[in-house]
Amino acid sequence: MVKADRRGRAPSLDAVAGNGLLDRRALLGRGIALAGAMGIGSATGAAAEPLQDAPLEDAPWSKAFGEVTPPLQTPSRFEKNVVRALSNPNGEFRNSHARTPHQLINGTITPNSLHFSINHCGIPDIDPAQHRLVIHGMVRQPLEFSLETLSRYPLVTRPHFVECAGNSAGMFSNEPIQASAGLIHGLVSNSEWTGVPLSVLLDEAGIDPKAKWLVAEGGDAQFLDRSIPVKKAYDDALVAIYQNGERLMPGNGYPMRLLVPGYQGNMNVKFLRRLKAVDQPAYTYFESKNYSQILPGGKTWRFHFLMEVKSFITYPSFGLHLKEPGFYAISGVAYSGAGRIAKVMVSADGGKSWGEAALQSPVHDKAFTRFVMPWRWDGGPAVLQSRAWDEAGNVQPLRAEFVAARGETKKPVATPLAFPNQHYNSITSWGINAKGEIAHVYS
Ligand SMILES: Nc1nc2c(c(=O)[nH]1)N[C@H]1C(S)=C(S)[C@@H](COP(=O)(O)O)O[C@H]1N2
Ligand SMILES: [Mo]
Repeated sequence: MVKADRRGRAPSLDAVAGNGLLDRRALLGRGIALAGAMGIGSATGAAAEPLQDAPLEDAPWSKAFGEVTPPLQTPSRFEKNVVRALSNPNGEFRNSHARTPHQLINGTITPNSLHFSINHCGIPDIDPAQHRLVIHGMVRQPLEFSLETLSRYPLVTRPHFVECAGNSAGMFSNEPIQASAGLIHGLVSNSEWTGVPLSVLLDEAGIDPKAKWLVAEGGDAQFLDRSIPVKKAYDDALVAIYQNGERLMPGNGYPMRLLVPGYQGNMNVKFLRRLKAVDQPAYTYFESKNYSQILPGGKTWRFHFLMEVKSFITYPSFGLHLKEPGFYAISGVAYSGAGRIAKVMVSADGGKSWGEAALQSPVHDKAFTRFVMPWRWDGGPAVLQSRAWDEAGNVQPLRAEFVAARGETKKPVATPLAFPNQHYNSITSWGINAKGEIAHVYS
């Protein structure tokens, strides 16, 4: 609770949980300054020395006419390290993953250049004027679309995350892998997608009520295909043709992709060229072997489409060095395939005590929500964790609960690029030592 005393003097900010977590109302208005006043030096330590009353010096870039303004702009040359981590930089004949560097970005929308990408068979060079999508099978009238004809439908725009079922797979390791948030969790990204609701196209084709599944097929050299429940297709699936306002990136499915919000990334078939209405799932390679959830005891679930409620802290996180004690705004992303995020709790003492984080609004359905939690680091050891709840009442499992239900490896996994299992949605812990160094720990 933030209370002003009767004389209107600086109110005090109460801690809400152990090891320096502050009430989230400290983030409102003057709260940060107050939090700082409780700390060592200034709020963030940024201006601990009083500023001299001296005029600003003119920097070199202020003394000359600037660069040409380009038609397509790219980030500052000082941001060269803000790039995706590649699993197959030399383009060998196998799958390629590019991971979003979550520890280096903020907000909720992943820039197109940094959206993660998984291509099991390279990125096809598709001419949009020649690409076609067909809808056929158990329908009254088969239909064929080009990018141009699809673009003439009323389009809808919605933010949604896409997450590979293999995201965070390194967390199945029985020992914590020392790697950044992006290397561990970079196979999830969030974009504003624009496209045609699949329900509109299926209605137009006149889908047979006995057709319970759609087999969606991509136009890359493997014709990657997945079975999509017709129920989900009518619920909220899209054929997306824009991503954050521009045409899809080639690595994200140009010129059109299926978007099945909240379901396994692999079901979001890119380079979409076929939707065949059928009465049985196709049991394709990617749904019956790859991306299967292996359970302790060796059984696998036949289908596990939903990407469950999850969150992770992006700041501060592995790779960052806290230079001095004082105020920090812990922040990260939370999302759920089952709906909106309802609540995120944060701990600074490895889960002994928890305080509720502020959620940046608006909170969207099956999309990233950024949470923020004010914290005053006293310079001692701390373990930061986040735990999310969704509007359907699901809660992100604690690690012990998760491992009991879904298992972990017997030997440590050597690299965050490995895929020992699928569907990790438990908690991530960042351990901070007295020097301000951050390690990945289990707690
Ligand atoms: N045609 C086709 N669709 C595909 C893939 C692919 O290799 N080919 N990869 C799938 C996988 S495994 C995932 S996780 C998502 C990733 O979407 P993104 O690359 O846009 O992030 O696309 C899916 N759709
Ligand atoms: Mo995937």
